[in-house]
Amino acid sequence: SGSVGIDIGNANTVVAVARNRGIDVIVNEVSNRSTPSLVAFGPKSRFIGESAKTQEITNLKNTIGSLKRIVGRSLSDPEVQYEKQFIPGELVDINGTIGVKVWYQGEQTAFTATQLMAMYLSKVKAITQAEIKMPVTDVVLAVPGWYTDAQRRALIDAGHIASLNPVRLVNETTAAAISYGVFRTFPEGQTKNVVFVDIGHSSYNVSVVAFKQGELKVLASAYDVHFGGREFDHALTEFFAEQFKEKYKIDVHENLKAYSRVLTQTERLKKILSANATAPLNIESVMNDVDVSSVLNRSELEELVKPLLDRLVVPLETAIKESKLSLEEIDSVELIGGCTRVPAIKDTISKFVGKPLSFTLNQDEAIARGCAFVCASHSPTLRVRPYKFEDVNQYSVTFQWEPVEGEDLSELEVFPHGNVVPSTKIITLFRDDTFDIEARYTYPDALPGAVNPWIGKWTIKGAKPTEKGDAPAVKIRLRTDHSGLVTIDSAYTAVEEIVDEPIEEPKKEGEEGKESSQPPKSRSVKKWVRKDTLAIIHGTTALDQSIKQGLIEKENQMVEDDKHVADTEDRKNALEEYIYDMRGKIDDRYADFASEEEKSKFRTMLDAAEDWLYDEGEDATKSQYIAKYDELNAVGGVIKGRYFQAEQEKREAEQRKRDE
Ligand code: ATP
Ligand code: K
Ligand code: MG
Repeated sequence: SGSVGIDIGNANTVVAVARNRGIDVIVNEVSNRSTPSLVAFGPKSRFIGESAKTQEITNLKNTIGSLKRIVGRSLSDPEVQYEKQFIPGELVDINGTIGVKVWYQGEQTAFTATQLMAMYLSKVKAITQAEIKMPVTDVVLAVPGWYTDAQRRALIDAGHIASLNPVRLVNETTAAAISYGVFRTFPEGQTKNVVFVDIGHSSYNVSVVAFKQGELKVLASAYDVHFGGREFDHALTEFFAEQFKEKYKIDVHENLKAYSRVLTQTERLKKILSANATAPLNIESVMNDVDVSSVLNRSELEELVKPLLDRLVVPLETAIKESKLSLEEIDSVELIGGCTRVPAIKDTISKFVGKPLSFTLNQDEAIARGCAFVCASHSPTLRVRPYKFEDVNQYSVTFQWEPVEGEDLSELEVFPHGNVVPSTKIITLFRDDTFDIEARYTYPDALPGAVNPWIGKWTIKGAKPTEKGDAPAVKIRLRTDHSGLVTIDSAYTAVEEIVDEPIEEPKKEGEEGKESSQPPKSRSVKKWVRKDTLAIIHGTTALDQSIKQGLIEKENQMVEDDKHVADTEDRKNALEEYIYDMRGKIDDRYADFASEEEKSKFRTMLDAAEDWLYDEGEDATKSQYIAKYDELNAVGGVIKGRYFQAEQEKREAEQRKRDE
């Protein structure tokens, strides 16, 4: 299977695949290199990606975006209140997670954010498979560095529901840094420090990264989770909404469709203003038959988004400060993400860092490419150059347990903010029975919104008193893994024993490889010796396997339904085409191959079939379209057959003539 990297953007998703000859970006069914991150529902089928975008304005409440913003959250999260301004559909609670109410197949239903994300990933999978003509299972997904454990696990669940195997999650700016570092050479012994700034549709992420030959280390990351192109669009749309109240006496807030059309045109205008000094806005019959038109210039735009621009340097400042680098030590600043095309953003950042900015990376594709590279490096079949990368922990993690008598510690901050990721720490507790350990984020206020600070609970089973009746030492391996997930790797009992340990003496010059004539020296040391491995029962925010299995089946069923609807549509189109094609040819190409009676009978049949198509056949079943087609072709096919027979004979006669 291919090695696939997916950058799930809030607006657009980019997929890259690593193959033997390099990394390519996948094009979708309409040859675009990115796909709208939207899932929509209709009376018969779902629309996902491009087809969702096409029908968005006419089906607003059933068209869901903001997928990466809502996955892993609950309805009560204040962050979801913020998100509501971007989601026309109705949000509901489904067993403690967030869901969206939609009309689908003639019924009102609700899907969880995880399911919606799964639907989207399932479409991305189909697009990729169609393009690379290989099955896709293993994927590396990019996530915002500010994603918590719950958000990461929800995304992985979504991957599983889409029958994908997310082998790893990589933070978005880290993925961009990987695609920067992997194909570059850095002089031996030198470090190059690069700041990556990604401002996209919904979020602004910064990482300060130190590169050496063959490796990178993220020194610090910082974020503004409410800073992206959509905040710009919103500010501008509000401005125009006010203007239209005065100028045209209409309030587009009263009409979802009107508001949405202004929003769409505003985004266009914003993009034009990145390259031009002024841009027009014209919308015909936006509401109440009123046509609106306006114009905006770049400095007006900058004034309207001033509150945003005023916040621009904050994450940059934070990340650089935490990296402990001075501005002079930073070699370059790389910009990625669609919103960094805004001139005021570029100017402000450039002024802040006091140097020109770099645009070495493809600003839309770097993240997906980095992920594809990481996926390839996990693949047993692809050979890629070894590349080492280390990330940084965003939110401090504390583990806690019920203390036993004589134990004064009941919790420990194990992975502080700024700690290396992945990393492992071993703690020792003395236990002679089953016990629990829980993990939570140390500072809930630091989290993006009111995400539950609880991370997980691990029940460690099977510790027994020693022969002397004491509680044995239980060594517990705590981990932030390579996807940024908090977990317990393993737990085992250990006893301290006196063991003989050889003393390694450094070999003298010229003696390498020679056997020493002296007996090897050793010393007695106290050492922990591993005894029994203990079973661990793991409870996290991820879905239970049985629930997930049910959702996988549901998703597969919906994929089947969509496929059936598409097949039916194909059959209908084939029938329609056949009618038009044969109606033309019966009096032209095939005219000499049927009697007048046959022709008139066939014309009548074609007319009847056409009438049927526009009447009850408008919405018929796949087998009805096939039956109708076969009925026509039983007559038409014979006529067509005579024509081809005659053609064949003509060719053969010509051939004989040439052979003579
Ligand atoms: P996120 O990273 O927040 O999840 P994303 O990856 O989907 O979102 P991008 O594709 O990086 O976001 O950027 C999309 C945003 O960039 C949109 O808001 C779009 O309007 C904006 N954008 C694209 N081109 C331009 C341009 N020329 N000028 C200004 N803004 C632009
Ligand atoms: K993107
Ligand atoms: Mg992005």
